[in-house]
Amino acid sequence: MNYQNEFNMKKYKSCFIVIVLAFAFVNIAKAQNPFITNQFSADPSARVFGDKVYVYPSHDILATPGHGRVGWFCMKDYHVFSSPNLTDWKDHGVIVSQDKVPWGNPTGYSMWAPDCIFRNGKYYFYFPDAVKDTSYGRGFAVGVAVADEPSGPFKVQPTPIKNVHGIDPNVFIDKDGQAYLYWAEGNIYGAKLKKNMMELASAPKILEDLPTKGLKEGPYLFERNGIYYLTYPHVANKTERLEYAISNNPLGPFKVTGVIMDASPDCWTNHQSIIEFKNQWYLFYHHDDFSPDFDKARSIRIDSLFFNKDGTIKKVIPTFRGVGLTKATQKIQIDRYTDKSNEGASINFIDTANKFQGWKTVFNQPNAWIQYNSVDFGKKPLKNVIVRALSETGGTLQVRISSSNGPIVAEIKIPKSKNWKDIKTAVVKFDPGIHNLFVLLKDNSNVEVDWISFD
Ligand code: FUB
Repeated sequence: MNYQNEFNMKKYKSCFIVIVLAFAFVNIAKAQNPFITNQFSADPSARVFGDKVYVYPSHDILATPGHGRVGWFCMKDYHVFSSPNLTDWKDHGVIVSQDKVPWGNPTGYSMWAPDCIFRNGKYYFYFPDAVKDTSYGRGFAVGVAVADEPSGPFKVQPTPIKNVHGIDPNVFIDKDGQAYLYWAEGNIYGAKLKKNMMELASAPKILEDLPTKGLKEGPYLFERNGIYYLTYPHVANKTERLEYAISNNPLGPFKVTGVIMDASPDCWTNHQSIIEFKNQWYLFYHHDDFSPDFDKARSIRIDSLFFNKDGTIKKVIPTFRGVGLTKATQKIQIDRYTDKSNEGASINFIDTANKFQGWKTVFNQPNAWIQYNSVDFGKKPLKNVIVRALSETGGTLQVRISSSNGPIVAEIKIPKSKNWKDIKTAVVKFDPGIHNLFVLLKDNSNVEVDWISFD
């Protein structure tokens, strides 16, 4: 190879690497709760495929006159997201959209909660959609799209599943290989699926003995130690809470057993899926984090889930911190905190006109603190802490580990400024490993923090 060719090859290789890296990192959300931060997302159906978790959520958008019903749910397509560690999420883009469903209303904006399952080398994606004409019944039908990979491309089948009318499809494959489809239409229905995963093998059955008062929807069934857990959102009072019922048979009858997550007064719906990943169980659910004034624009979350010895589920308390480790070298969004002092530390949007920019922590009392758990400092000493802060008074922050009185990692002087600044200060004591982090305000000042990081 002559020099010119070698140079061209090198140029070509580095271009290629830059392009690959750009593609690898584009659309990645780093996250606590909510964990998808580039769009609204709801009704998360999480699945473990290979060594990754894939999440198939609904994709809320805001209706505008002539595009959906203003003030109501509005969804025109589905994205899929994947993660190797529940912390770094990749958006694989749109997998199915309303204008590509042969039997669906192309302007229905009704692509509600979906699900996906793997069988015999194929991925089957189940989704509800508004039908385009009465030859498919009325209201919602449930369709299937099939792919060779969990992120698609998915091919939508020409007709919806016969005899299924309703929303929120969920699929379960039992240990004996029998697959079941569940869905909601006032009641919760279940039926066996044929091996082709696209036709019912039994007549739809209303699942017994579930609550009879208050809306129930969003069925999600899983099995653990021979117990079949049917989980579902139910309006026991004013808004939906996540409940479960158990059985020794995938089609019931079920015994209503408990509440997985209490209702929130701020978001009328909730919707769940439950998976085991690397020996830990997780609950996926949604809230309205990026749209606190309009609860039909939702955002998906994850928290850890635990069982009692008798197989009952311990109630999950929603957190901002979510799950997984955060590397000390990443932007640590302390506003997604584990705990905070009762006074002097509050959370606001950075920009109320663009809420997807996320949140900031506002400190305004001496000794106010915020705690952020499970930060991985690694083994190699980190020399500096960087704080993105804004302070019109100027002030002093401390970073500690273990407790608000624990060892000081760094003390940072935040200069007086009307603008956000990245302030770098030397670390005074480095402790390798995983630590709970505390950020404190040390003086009588007002300091806003976007994130902190180490290098
Ligand atoms: O996302 C639209 C609907 O809201 C879902 O289908 C229900 O489960 C509820 O979350």
